[in-house]
Amino acid sequence: MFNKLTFWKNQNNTSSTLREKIENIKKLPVPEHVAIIMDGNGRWAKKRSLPRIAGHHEGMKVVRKISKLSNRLGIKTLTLYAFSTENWKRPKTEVDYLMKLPEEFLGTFLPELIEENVQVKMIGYKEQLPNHTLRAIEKAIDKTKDNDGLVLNFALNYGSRAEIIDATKRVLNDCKKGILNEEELNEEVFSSYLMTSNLQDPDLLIRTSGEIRLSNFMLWQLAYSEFWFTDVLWPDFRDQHLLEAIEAYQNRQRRFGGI
Ligand code: V0D
Repeated sequence: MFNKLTFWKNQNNTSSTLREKIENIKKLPVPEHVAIIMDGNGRWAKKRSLPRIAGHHEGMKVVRKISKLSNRLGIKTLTLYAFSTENWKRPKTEVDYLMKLPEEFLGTFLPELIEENVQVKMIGYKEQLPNHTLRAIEKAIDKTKDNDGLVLNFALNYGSRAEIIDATKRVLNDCKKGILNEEELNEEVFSSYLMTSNLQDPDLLIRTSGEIRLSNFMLWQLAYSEFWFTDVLWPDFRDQHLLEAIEAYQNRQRRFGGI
């Protein structure tokens, strides 16, 4: 027998129930900024006796799918933690492979991102990135800078404590130079010294693969965010999982507003 899910697929490959779910979610406010720690790529590969890089490659395909859905849902900013300052400690072959992923991703999907009005951004320390990686990202940033759809913000070579220390140093420097008075420093001013200066704080943080910690990710920016954790490994993360996280977010907002 045909069932609703397998039979009634439209060209967009969306089952009617998934589309209904999307329409329902769009009736309530969606989180404006969603941040995701995309964990579990290595574990996904290990379970299949594949090399870790196979997990990273599969994870990259999920980035595309989740970006498309986020754009469709009207999420304004999607920040994806792609590479931490700690990740340099991994084997060189793995790091070298990871640093080729932005080129591969953008080589395939940049036309699609432009078509969908997505704006690519990046936070993190650009200095240590290989030239080929940085060139690909900066080209994408430039080619999408006038787009006003989803902001697809990659956190790459990013670490939150280092970001806060650097912001503090620049605050002190501006005080010394007389550009800033100590009395003027408040949370809003301090935020403007962070790498996220032109982004709002995330409303929702998602972390996959069963780890329940922040691992030095956006410590300042996540102060008031809702957190949603799942055991699902990032390469197994599907549209339904993002919708589930957003539904949980909307239910929490509703309960919070109710009292
Ligand atoms: C591996 C799972 C897309 C997490 C997703 C350099 C780990 C796939 C990008 C990407 C990575 C980055 C910038 C950009 C366009 C795409 C990416 C890295 C890892 C680390 F402008 N996926 N992806 N970058 N993985």
